Amino acid sequence: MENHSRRNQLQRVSVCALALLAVMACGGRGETYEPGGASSGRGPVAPEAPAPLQAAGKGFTYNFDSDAVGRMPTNFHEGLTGGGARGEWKIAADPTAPSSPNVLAQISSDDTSYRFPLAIADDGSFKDLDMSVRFKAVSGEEDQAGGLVFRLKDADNYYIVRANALENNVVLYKLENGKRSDIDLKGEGSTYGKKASVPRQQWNLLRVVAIGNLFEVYLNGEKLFEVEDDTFKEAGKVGLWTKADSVTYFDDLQVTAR
Ligand SMILES: [Ca+2]
Repeated sequence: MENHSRRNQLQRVSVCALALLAVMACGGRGETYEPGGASSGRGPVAPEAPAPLQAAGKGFTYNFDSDAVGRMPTNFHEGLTGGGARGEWKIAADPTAPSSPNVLAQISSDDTSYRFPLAIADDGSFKDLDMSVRFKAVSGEEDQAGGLVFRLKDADNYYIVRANALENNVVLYKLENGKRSDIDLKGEGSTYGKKASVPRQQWNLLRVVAIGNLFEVYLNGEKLFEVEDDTFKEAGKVGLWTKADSVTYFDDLQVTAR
């Protein structure tokens, strides 16, 4: 009897030691997020449901004007790269909307630095494409960003070009296994994108044309730079992106397969 309870006690101690080791191996999850997919302790992101590949010339325009205010559009879903709170994407009425009356707004202001809320379009997947969106940087102390995501495989793997109204620059990155890295400008090297005026509280037009491994980036009708990259060659989904505490409004998202 005594041996039996002692054995139980030993087993309990062993289980506790294993649990402690497991917690230690997982690290301080949720406090200081380190990018890097599985090594973050967050585990793998959810796989994307497949979407039909769009033939050249086919595409979609999203003006959000007939979507229900206060909700995510039915043909989008949210995703998150990095840590912090999930994004809050909602259709909102905005009297300044480029197409009246509605915009798609990301309104969560969680200021976790390595936090990238995504609104992913479900209608199609695209390889080569011409894509643009109007966006308004509304608020944010850590960041005021709005971006276009393309060739998305899942919430940890995609290309993103974003404009930042605090830094006044435009940068094209890849997110690979949850790790973000900016891509060198073609002919200019490692410059961390390009300086450009990104007025706050105003509507700006961001556009990317991706053909093969060459991506051209435009802001407000002006071509800013090109990059070349071979990481994601296959077709993927498209979407919208913000960072940290950026509250950003989007309207008139257009994407056409090339
Ligand atoms: Ca609209």
